[in-house]
Amino acid sequence: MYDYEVFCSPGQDHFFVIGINQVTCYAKDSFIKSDPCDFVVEIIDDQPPVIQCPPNITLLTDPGNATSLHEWALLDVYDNSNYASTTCSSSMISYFPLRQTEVMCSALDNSSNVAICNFYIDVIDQESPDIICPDNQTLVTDVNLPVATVVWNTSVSDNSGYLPTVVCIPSNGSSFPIGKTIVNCTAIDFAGNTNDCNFSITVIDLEEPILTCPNQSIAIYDNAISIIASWPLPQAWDNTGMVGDVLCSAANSTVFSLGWTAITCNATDGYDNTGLCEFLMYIHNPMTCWDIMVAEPEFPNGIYRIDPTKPGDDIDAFDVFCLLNETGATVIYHDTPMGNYSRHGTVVKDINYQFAMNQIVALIDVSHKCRQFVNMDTYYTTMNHRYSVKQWMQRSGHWMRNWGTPTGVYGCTCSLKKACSHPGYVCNGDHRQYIWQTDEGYLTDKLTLPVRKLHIQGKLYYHL
Ligand SMILES: [Ca+2]
Ligand SMILES: [Ca+2]
Ligand SMILES: [Ca+2]
Ligand SMILES: [Ca+2]
Repeated sequence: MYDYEVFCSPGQDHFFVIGINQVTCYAKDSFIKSDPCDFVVEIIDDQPPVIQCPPNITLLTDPGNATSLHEWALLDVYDNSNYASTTCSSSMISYFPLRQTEVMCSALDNSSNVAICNFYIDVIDQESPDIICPDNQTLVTDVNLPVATVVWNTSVSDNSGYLPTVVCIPSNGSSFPIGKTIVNCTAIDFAGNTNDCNFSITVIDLEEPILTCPNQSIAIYDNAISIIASWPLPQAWDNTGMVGDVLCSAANSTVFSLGWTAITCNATDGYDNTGLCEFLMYIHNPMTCWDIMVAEPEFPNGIYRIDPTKPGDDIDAFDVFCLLNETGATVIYHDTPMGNYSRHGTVVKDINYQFAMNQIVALIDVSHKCRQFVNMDTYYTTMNHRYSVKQWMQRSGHWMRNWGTPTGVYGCTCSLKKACSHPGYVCNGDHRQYIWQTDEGYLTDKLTLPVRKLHIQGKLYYHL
């Protein structure tokens, strides 16, 4: 047996480092040293590093801010190789936002072994939002309403940077009744933190009640100098729905004088607002007998006072005879215009009425209709219009040739039927005969009446 020894470098029990380690060995006995031989010892690190994150943490936002400044550290990092580089998704001191942030860290050794850990940082908002209410307000009611619709602005902000929700009771834009109402407003941030403020809204009513007076009221009085007049009481309306009694400057159903009387009525609501209306009461004489008959159907025929024009003007009231229970006609008397005449030639005769012409014309103007009776009886005379004249003067001064016939007709009523006493004549009296003959009828043209004069000319014996 040869006795030899083996020598290696490094030798046994050597601590090899991670990586490729060359080992050279040779054998040697007492004479010869062998050629060396090599081999490689490769040390592989398959142990990952150890990394330990801090525990999860919950933070409050910094005052007035939406973030939280936080400093943290890994609890432990090491590797069997004594080397590990660490990388984290957040730096060790940073502003964490208002939410949950996951922080991830990894440790890497030189052999590409990796270890990771993570933890969570929750940032929460416990800071109340800010809210500023508007100043106390005083408003008037909306038109025609017992309330005021009010819109206001609140000023709100929050550390989170998000606009808080605002809830007001009563709600913004709602209707407020008359009086004082406290409005409470609450701002709520995303985290549910709240803050309150309040203000007052005072609604006052300045709207006056609206009164509706009757239109001009008219009353006719008969033979007194005053009359008890009544009118429909004005209606009052107020936006509040409550209004006091209507009071008028003259009591209803009281005595009024002739002419115009202004009546003022008022009503007050529950808030000292007073509304007014005014109307005119007009008391006048009846304008015609017809008016009296309509107003007082029971009145008998007789003398009544009428005024066809307004009170106080240049035509005063005057007394007339009224046919009340017959036609309602107003009768105007005049003197006997002719009487009996028995001579040849021309007669012109004024007709004298009991009233002045302006009174009569005014009466005719306001009457529904008007008529005047004309009559002439003749005996053995010639009234043929071709040779003679029978005419009357109308209101305007023009002479008229119609006799009991419409305006424009030339002749008497018999001419309308072509039935006069002699063919071709236009009046019975045109034909001389030894008999009494009559021409008569009503003049009905309001615009021409009354008859002011008569003008008769001819060979005549006549009787009017
Ligand atoms: Ca390792
Ligand atoms: Ca907040
Ligand atoms: Ca009112
Ligand atoms: Ca008058």
